[in-house]
Amino acid sequence: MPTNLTVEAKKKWNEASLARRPPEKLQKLQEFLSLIPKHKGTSRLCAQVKRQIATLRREIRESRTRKVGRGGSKFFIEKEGAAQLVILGPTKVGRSSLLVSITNAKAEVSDYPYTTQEPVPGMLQHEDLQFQLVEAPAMVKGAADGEAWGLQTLGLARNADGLILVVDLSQNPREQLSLILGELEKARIVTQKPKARVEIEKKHVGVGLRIVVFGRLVDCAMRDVEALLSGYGIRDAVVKIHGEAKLDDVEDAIFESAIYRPAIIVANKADRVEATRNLNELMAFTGNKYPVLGVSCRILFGLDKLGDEIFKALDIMRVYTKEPSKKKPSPKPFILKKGSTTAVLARLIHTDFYRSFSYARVWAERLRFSPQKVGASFVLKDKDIVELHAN
Ligand SMILES: Nc1nc2c(ncn2[C@@H]2O[C@H](COP(=O)(O)OP(=O)(O)O)[C@@H](O)[C@H]2O)c(=O)[nH]1
Ligand SMILES: [Mg+2]
Repeated sequence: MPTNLTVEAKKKWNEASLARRPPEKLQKLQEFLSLIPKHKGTSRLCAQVKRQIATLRREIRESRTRKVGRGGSKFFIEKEGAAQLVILGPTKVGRSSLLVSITNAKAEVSDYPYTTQEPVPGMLQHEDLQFQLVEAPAMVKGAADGEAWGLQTLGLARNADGLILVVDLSQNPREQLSLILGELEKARIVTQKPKARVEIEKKHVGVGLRIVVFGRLVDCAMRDVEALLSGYGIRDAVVKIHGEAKLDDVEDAIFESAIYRPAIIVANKADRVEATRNLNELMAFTGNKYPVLGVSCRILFGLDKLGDEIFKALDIMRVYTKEPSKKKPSPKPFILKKGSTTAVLARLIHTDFYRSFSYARVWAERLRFSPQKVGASFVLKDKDIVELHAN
C-alpha cells in the first residue's frame, strides 16, 4: 500500500536518515512522525517510526547511565566462522543446553529462569565449516518494546546471518513460537524468504543513481522507481532489485524496514512424555514454512542434523580455490551465496582480481569434463574447485 507522503515529510525523513547523533536523529524522527498522514497505507510506517523513536530514547538514556557505569556493551559479538546464528527462545527451553551440547562453549545450564543475561558464543563444526552460535538472553513478551534485554536481543538477531528458534516440547509449542515470531515481526525481522529484495547503497554526492534490476519490477516501471527515490532525495546511490519487486518493496527499503533472517526451529526436550503430541502440533502449526528439528539436549538426540539444516537454510555454498602452480586446492573453502558466479568469487578474493579477471578453470563432478574453462558469468555450485586466471 503506498504511503503517499508529502514532499515535506519525505524531506524530513531524508534529514532523519542523515542525522548521525542520536538526539538529533530523535528530534528529526519525531518531526517526521508528525508529518505522516494517518491512513491505512501508513499505519505500518507509523508503528515502525514510533518503535525507532522508543529505541533511540532508550539508547540515549542508557548511554547516559553507562558513562557513569562500567562502560562498553557486551552485546555485540564479533562474527567468526562461515556464519553467525543467534539462538532465541523463551527462558528455560534449553538454549544454554543446546549451546553446550554441540559447541565448545561454556554456558550455564540452570533450573532458574533468566540465567543468561549476556550473549554467549560457541563454534559448531559442520564438515569442513564452522558456524558460530550465539545464545541470546531469553525472549520475553514485549521484547521489541524494550522489555528486559529485548532490544539488545533483537539487535543480535538483526546482526546475525540466521536464527535458531528454540521451543520446549514439554509445553505448548505454538504459544512459545508465536511469542518469538511476534516479537521478531514487531522488530521488523522476517523469517520467511520475501519474494523481493531491494538493497539501497547510498553514495557520495555526484555519483548519481544506478538501478540494477536482477529480477523483475511487478507493478511499476523503472522511471517510477527513479521518481520514488528522488522524491525522498536519494540521488546518489546504487540500488539493486532482486526477485519479484513491487514499488512498495522499494519504499520499504528506503525506510530500511524489514530484513530477512532465515530461521530453523529446534524443538527441545524430545525425551519428555508429552513431546510427541506437542511436536505434531508444532509441525501442523508451521506447515512446511520452517525446518523443524525434534531434539533432546539431555539424551543428545537429533542434534547431529543441525549443521546440515543450518547450511541449507543459509542458502550458501563452498568453493575451493586452487593456485595454478599447485596440485591441490586450499583446504579452507570460500563461502558464497548459492547461485554465485566466478565473478563473485574473484571479487571476494580481491577487487584487483575481479578487474583483471581473464578466465577460470573449474573441477566438478557435474561437469562433463574437468577442468572446464569458463568465463566470469559461470554459475558455481557447492564443492566446486576453481582456479582463477588474471590478465
Ligand atoms: N528433559 C529435558 N530437560 C532439558 C533438556 N534440555 C535442557 N533441559 C533442562 O531445562 C532447564 C533449562 O535449561 P537451560 O539450557 O538452562 O535453558 P535456557 O534458559 O533456555 O538457557 C534445565 O533444567 C535443563 O536441565 C532436554 O533435552 N530434556
Ligand atoms: Mg541460558
